[in-house]
Amino acid sequence: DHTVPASPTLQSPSVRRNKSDGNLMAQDVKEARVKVIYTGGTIGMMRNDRHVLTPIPNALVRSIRKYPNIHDDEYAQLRFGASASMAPLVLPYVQDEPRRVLYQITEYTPLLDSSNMTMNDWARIANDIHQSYEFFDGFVVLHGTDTLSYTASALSFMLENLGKTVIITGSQIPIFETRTDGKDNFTSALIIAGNYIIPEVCIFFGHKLMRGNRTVKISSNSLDAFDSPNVPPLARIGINVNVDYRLIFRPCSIERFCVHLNLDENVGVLRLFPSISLSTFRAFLAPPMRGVVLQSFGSGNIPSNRKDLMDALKAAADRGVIIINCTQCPNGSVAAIYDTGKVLSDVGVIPGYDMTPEAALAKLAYVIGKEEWSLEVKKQMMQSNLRGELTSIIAPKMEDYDLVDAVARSLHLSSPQELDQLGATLFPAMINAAVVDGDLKKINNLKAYGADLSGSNHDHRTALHLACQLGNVEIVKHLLRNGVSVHTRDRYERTALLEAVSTDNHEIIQLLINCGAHLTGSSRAVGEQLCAAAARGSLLRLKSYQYAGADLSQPDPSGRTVLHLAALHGFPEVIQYVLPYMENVAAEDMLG
Ligand code: ASN
Repeated sequence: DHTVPASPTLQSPSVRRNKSDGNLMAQDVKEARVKVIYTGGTIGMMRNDRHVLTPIPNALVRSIRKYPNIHDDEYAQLRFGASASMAPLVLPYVQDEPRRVLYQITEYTPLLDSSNMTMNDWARIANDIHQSYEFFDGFVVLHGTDTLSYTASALSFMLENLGKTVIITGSQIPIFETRTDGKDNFTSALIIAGNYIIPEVCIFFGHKLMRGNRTVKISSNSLDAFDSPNVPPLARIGINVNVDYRLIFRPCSIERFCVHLNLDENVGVLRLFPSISLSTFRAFLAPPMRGVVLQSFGSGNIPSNRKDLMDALKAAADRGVIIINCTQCPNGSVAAIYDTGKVLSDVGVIPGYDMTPEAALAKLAYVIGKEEWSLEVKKQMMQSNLRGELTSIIAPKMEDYDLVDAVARSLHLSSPQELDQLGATLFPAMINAAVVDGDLKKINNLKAYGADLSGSNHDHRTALHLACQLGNVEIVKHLLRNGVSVHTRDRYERTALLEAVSTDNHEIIQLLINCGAHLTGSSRAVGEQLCAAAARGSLLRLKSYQYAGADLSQPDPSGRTVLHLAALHGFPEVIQYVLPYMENVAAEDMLG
């Protein structure tokens, strides 16, 4: 385990020391931390004595340290000191990306070919992301390709209210080989996980970032092994990284990140074929089966002249088995447009729209594992879009007047690229103006015109930063419900939570915390702020920090705490407030 120091210090003392030494490698460098979970797969395999590929423990991390285009050893030594073999790995500088990516690899034992993975392995990954969530900006999972789409689909459901980027990747050729695709896949995943907030479980493969639960493995030998047949890629990597922010599915409730680990294993996929026998069909639906993906023909059809199959389906549905109808076609959706499809709803089969069988299976395991939901709720959830995994047929209502189109017409712009560029220029300014005016209606209209409410301005500040700074609770709630990230850091490393602390708005602090926000950056920097507040006697500010999750016993860089400062400047009410949080410090001081 190559551990990054526990507290996510962004401007560490060692960098400052380097600066004063004139050793200014890290000047003004911004850093991002990515946790890498290495589960196995071809990416880290070598041929064994029987000439077949098998995962080799420790080989991947040992090799990566020697690859200068995956690990910048010089930076690591300057940043973390001479004992570089234990230091975090560092991605070399990447043109146009603001942050240096520091990454820590946690290698699983045993490393697995993904064909050997089970639902327990999905739970282990979900749990590890949960445990280290606050210490990292993003997560990369290295995984075999064979069952990667299943894992990605399952994680997309298990990681609830996800606010950070999770990317699963692997390769078709081991990273140790000259023609490997592993190096590109891995470095691109690190760059995106460290620099972009895409709060989804994604797959990066073959120059594309795809929504994980929309993917299928389409080739056992092509380096473009995955496709997302019903949704375009979220990002494409060419000379530049092009993220399509309109496609990103964001959690839109004010709830904290958590994981749901209880999956029901009594689920299965039944692929229909002409002349399937009743006994096969019945055997599949028999107890203990609780959820079945029925892969039907075309747009969701099954033979309407097979009453025996219908009766078997009805009997299973009546027993409480959830049966979800997905098409065998790689692309497209089920829809009740034929008589042969219509009959299914009569026997209690639920439409799965354009879900992949992988996503439908993982969703069944997740939904059935939600013991607090009734059967009716579970059925409802299976047809609802929970994580961008399906497109239901109810199209969103469009506004009939498109603002950007109107401006484009007046400027004689017409190509899609020009229109996108125009939107990217106009919308952030217009959203900000609406936030300043506190105008919810205007914000909604802009969204309907295609504006991305999560967009940021030149200083990387989002509408949420502004709303928090202005203290408008209603707008803050609205932006959170529209999925604007609480984790975006502006040019000066400030998050929305810091804005709320700086304006002592306790209601907003609570809202952000409920949405999974947490303090980032150096604990010493927080200590400095706490001491400054204590020196001013600002009880209000200390409370703001406390509500935001700060440890009030944190010392400033000179080792003084709020107690020292409050005592020195004579603020007994501050001493009284902070004392309960200072037990350790007080005890140490007394001993010292
Ligand atoms: N059998 C390998 C696996 O899924 C395939 C790969 O990773 N390319 O682990």
